[in-house]
Amino acid sequence: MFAAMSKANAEAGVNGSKTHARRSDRFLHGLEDYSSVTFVSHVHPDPDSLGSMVGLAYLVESCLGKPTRLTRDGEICRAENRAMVDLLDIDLVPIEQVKWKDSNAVVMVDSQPKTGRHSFNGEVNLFAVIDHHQTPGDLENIPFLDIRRGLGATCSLVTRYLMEQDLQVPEREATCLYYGIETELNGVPREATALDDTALQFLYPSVNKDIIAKIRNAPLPETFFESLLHALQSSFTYDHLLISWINELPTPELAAQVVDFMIRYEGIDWAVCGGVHDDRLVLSVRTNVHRAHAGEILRQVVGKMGGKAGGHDRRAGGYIPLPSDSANAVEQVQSELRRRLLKVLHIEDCRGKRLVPRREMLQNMM
Ligand SMILES: [Mn+2]
Repeated sequence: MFAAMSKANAEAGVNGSKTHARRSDRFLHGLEDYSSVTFVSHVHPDPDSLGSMVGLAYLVESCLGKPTRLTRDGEICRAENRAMVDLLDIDLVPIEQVKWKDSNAVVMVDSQPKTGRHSFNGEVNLFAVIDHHQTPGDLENIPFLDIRRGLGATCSLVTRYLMEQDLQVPEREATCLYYGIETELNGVPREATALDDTALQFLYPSVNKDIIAKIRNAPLPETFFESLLHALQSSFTYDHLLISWINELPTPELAAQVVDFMIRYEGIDWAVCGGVHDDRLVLSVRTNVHRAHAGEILRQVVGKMGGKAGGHDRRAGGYIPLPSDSANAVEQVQSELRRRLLKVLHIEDCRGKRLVPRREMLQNMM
């Protein structure tokens, strides 16, 4: 039944269009000569990367009947993201285990080449890059590009392709795509376009709402609360900027989870969380400022310190390599980063104000 549907769709969607004007037609047409399709994304894939890979794999399998493979770059540690993979049964091949072949098309989603955000390093030529990040990568000689910088989520773009091809989206795929979009749109002001909202509306009737609720409320490990406590105790405000440090970040994605919470502190409009993980200071940034270009700002700041970063208008992530893990070396990188952040945000160099006064912290421990 699946094969019959695929063929009908292939005829109506791909061959039915003579001009290949729609992006999904051009995407599918370009894949016709390949024997299979492998999807790659950024390190520690998030719901938008996962949903985009799942959605595009469904598009390729339904319309072209070709086998697909989804990859995982690094670990997935964030509790919600792990719950998404488990509950929605997403089969991921660790990227280091992939044997690259030229007959296999490689499609990069939710990331751009040579941004330092992934391990894929041009082992074979990329066929396509489908993304929405503002921070640019090296896009030369890639046959198919669909990069929409203002868009809230890559999953919205993928949903658009499924709509163009008139596909019925099954529950699992719809739930993956929906959650991928939803997670990209939190924060204020909401980073959504009409295309994002159209995609959410299109998917909603097919979404498994119980699974979404389970993912949103995934059980959190003890290390989450330890890190949160550490972040609260180390937070300082500098005018409208709040900076939190976590000296032993158990998992890199935790910086993002913490900063999502800290940005809600009244009176600030920038929050930065930095945590030491392996030999890096991992960074996550949030802002409430419209057209803040947070991704670009962080990229410039850490670029001068030998690091890499990327992101969107109001959310960014990146890292700075640490010369050693001694407390002294970490402190030096932290103070250099603080100085650069204050400068770029036009905040006068000042002593920070503790979020929670030290006296209260000590009293609470009595
Ligand atoms: Mn994304």
